[in-house]
Amino acid sequence: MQDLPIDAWCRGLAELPEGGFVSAVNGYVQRFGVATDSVARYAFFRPDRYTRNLVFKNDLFEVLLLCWDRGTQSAIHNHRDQECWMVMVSGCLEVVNYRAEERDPSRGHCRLSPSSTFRITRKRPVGIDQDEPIHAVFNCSDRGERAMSVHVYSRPFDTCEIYDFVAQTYRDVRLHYDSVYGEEDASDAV
Ligand code: 2CO
Ligand code: FE2
Repeated sequence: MQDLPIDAWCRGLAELPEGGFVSAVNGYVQRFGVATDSVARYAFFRPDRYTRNLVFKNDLFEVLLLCWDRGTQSAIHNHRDQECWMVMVSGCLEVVNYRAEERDPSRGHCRLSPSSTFRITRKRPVGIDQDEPIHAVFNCSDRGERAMSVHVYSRPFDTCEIYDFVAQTYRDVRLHYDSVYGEEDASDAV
């Protein structure tokens, strides 16, 4: 695997053909990693939650740098049926997938069961399995280090469903960027 600076990595993605984009990205993320020392201008950490930092966006896909401080994790959520790839820049993430056992949209009910768990490392980028589209992600870096990951979403989406495992409910939420092209977005940050 060859590491590229993140801006060059995004430009390479943008040159892939739109027809067959999914298999082209599968190959691309196996071949090219993101150089750790190239992401500093996009990296904003918060101690209480992970941050979403926009690096590149066009009609077909967006690239985000996610910054995971010690012990942070995502809610259980989906990706609105969009494709997703995750590439580690530093540290390690654990993904827990869930299966929707029963769902009743009329009352926002969904009963989940955990289905599989795996880790993403620099050597092992991951595409989200469209058969298991509901997941939660945890910073599982050794010795409580920070983690950074690059996520490609195709097509871009700005809402998703989040799930409450215990209450067996789910609802739509808006997704925000904490920074856009290296600038902290005070209006959008929550
Ligand atoms: N999908 C979540 C987000 O964009 C991060 S979990 O990994 O896909 O905020
Ligand atoms: Fe996700």
